[in-house]
Amino acid sequence: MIDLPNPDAADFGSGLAKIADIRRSNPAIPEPATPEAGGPERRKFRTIWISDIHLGTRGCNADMLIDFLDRTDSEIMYLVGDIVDGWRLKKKFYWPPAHNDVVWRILKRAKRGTHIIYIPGNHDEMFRQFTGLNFGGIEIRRAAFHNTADGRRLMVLHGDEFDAVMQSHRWLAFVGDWTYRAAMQLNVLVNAVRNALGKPYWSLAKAAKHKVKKSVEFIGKYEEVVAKAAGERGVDGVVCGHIHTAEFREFEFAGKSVEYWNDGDWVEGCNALVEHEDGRMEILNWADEMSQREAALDKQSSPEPEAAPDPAKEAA
Ligand SMILES: [Mn+2]
Repeated sequence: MIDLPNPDAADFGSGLAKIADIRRSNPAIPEPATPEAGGPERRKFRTIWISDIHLGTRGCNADMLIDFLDRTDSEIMYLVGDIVDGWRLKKKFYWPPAHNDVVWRILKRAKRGTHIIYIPGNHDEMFRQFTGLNFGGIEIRRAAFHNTADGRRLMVLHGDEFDAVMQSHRWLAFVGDWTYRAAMQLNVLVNAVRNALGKPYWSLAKAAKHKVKKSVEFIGKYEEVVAKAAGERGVDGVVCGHIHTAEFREFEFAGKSVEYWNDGDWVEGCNALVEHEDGRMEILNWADEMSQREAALDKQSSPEPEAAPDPAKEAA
């Protein structure tokens, strides 16, 4: 059995009284560079899970995340690790205003009353030493149990706990690496040209294909290992991040079904996992949501010119 971090024995929320709450002594938060865009149209969920934001790196899609945070709200929010990339920041300091704005919005949410649980990952493991503390309304945990509105019990953890079993370091370097994907696309292009010129395939394309297959195999295996470990802990499912691949799968171990949920990332996928008021869960793809919204706006504004305002209505 894999050695997993032990969430508090009691259920979600019961340890709050013991936690040092410095919320009231918190100074006012300075204003963000990009003002909040949201408003009454915020989509309300019971729970939101996001992870693998990698603040402090160029790969982080902070602008899309800001858009997401401005248009959604929830009672509970889990930050499922790799929120800040401490490894990368140590090598090279990179912190544009948009990254500050993400932090600002998360703090603001806590202030407005969202219960925020932060489960540090391997890239922000320096925050694991603060497990059990509460910073500005953000509770730091090593793992958590979440009870859905319809009574399922889910274990929430980042997911790097399985790296040792998976021997995943080699493949993780590829998963979610945009340079790798760009290289593969280039490969396709190069080979199309070579093909047109009647030249043989470039050997690197073969290698790339092999790696894609391997990474697909790796992801599948990872999902199974995580779900199995959750099943052994007696929960109905697991929510994790870490491998930058949003997914829902249902496994069956010894006749008992176990749900696997991965909330994806904000480097490539730009995903969030949400729980609706009735306990139904859904993976959101925010890049798609944004382009759909833009397409709807275009449709609204382009077909016919707006009718002249009715003076009678205007006066009313
Ligand atoms: Mn990770």
